[in-house]
Amino acid sequence: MTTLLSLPHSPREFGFYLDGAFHGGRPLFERASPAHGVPVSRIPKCTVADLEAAVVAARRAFEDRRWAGLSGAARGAVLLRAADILRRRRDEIAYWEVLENGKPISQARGEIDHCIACFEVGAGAARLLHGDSFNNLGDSLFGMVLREPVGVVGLITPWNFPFLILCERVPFILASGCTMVVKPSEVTSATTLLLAEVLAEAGLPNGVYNVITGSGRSIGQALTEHPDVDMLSFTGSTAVGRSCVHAAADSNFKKLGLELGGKNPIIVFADSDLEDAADGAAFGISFNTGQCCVSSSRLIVERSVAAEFEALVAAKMARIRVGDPLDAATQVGAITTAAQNDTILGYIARGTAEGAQLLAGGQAVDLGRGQYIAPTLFAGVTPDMAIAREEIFGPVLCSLRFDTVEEAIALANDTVYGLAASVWTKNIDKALTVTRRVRAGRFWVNTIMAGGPEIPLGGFRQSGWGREAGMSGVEEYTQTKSVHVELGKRAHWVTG
Ligand code: TXE
Repeated sequence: MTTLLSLPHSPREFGFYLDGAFHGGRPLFERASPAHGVPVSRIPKCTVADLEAAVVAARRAFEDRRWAGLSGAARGAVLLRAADILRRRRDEIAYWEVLENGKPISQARGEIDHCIACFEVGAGAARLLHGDSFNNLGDSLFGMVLREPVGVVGLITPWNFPFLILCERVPFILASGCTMVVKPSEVTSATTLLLAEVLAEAGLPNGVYNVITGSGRSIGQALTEHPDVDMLSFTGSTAVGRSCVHAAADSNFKKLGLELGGKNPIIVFADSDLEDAADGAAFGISFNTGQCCVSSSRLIVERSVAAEFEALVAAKMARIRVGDPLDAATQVGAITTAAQNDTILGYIARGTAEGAQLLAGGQAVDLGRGQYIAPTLFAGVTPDMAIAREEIFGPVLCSLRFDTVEEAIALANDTVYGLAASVWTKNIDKALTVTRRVRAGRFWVNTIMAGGPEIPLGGFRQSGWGREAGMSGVEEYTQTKSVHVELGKRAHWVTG
């Protein structure tokens, strides 16, 4: 028995959030549900002056210590209250995530549960955040390392996990004592604005969390260039990540956290549980329609079982339920933007043109409205093909074959990225050798996309800089100050 939620009767108009209040009066973007083609939200096109006002508010809230001056316990209490409010509003926030992003409602609800956990872990991190001390500098000198919040943080988020990516950062930024200005993706801003209501109800002081909506080219770019923003956390394309680095260098050398693209390997050995691994491979590329920075998009499979394994994955893919994301039974929903839909279909055409063989999917799914693509598997892929090298950001898995452990490792590392990887084998030597030698910030052994906000996440190589979540996630938004204390009388320099 499944339930199908209904669409809103008319699009909801949102205000932007500045210094503790929602504001209107700006021209509006209209966002249509990518799964249904009907307008669902209207989001303000803020001006650069609005951004300026938000940075001023965040700066004021930081400098007067209304937030940074509280104890970790007091900050943690606000985060725990926010977790409780999110629990109460879980289904509503999940619903807005579906309307703007197109992901299945059951998945979206699971993501909100993960977000609640992020707030709980953030609350603990606020209480545990600490520096270091040096008691080994001799009896006359004592050393301390203090951790201080970086200051005003700019946060730019993408459209694939609008609320989850936000919540993997916001509680940790708040735990550190920083204040922030958030610029969500222009196509998925609603839940970032709903979080403002949650945080206000939880007791967060005004000016600590501000949301300025608008395009990446105007508001996003201005945030990256702003001379009074101390740190920028950006999640999105590698191209825009590069422009953030230039903007930081040309403005104030703001600290950067970057989570960018990936072309993540899933390495399957002949001695693995092939049924388990096939399910992992189908899930790893189809989850969130493959619009996931950690999607396992390169299958690297041992030649002796490759044909059998590819057939297993293709059979699994054919059974995945692609459908209306408001239906609780749906496993794969819509592609979030028309541009992304074109990109994915373009890569599928390119894969065929490059000579790869289509074993599953390979086409759009027509549900009468919205944009959907069937989970797709290409076999016979070679490392030089564009589909093997470039981030497709869609449900398209490319299968490459290997004979030896060394070859598997070399293929896995044959990319400019290094975000995530997965290895499947029952042999501990192979599992650990591959885990140690493949360059990736997150690793899964005999599983995929598992984990919680206790464990840090982030990328190697061109997948980014820095780590989010866990204690690393809060430390990321701090800087250290080394303090030296003389005990007793200092030995004089001027003598005689
Ligand atoms: O991302 P953009 P797009 C990858 C994925 C996808 C491709 C393009 O391969 O196909 O990027 O997606 C803001 N200054 N990922 O074009 O443009 C923008 O408003 C500052 C991987 O949508 O990078 C949005 O808020 N900000 C990824 C955010 O950047 C700018 C998630 C991301 O949009 C800006 C998304 C600018 N000049 C896409 N231009 C991941 N790592 O998960 C845009 N933005």
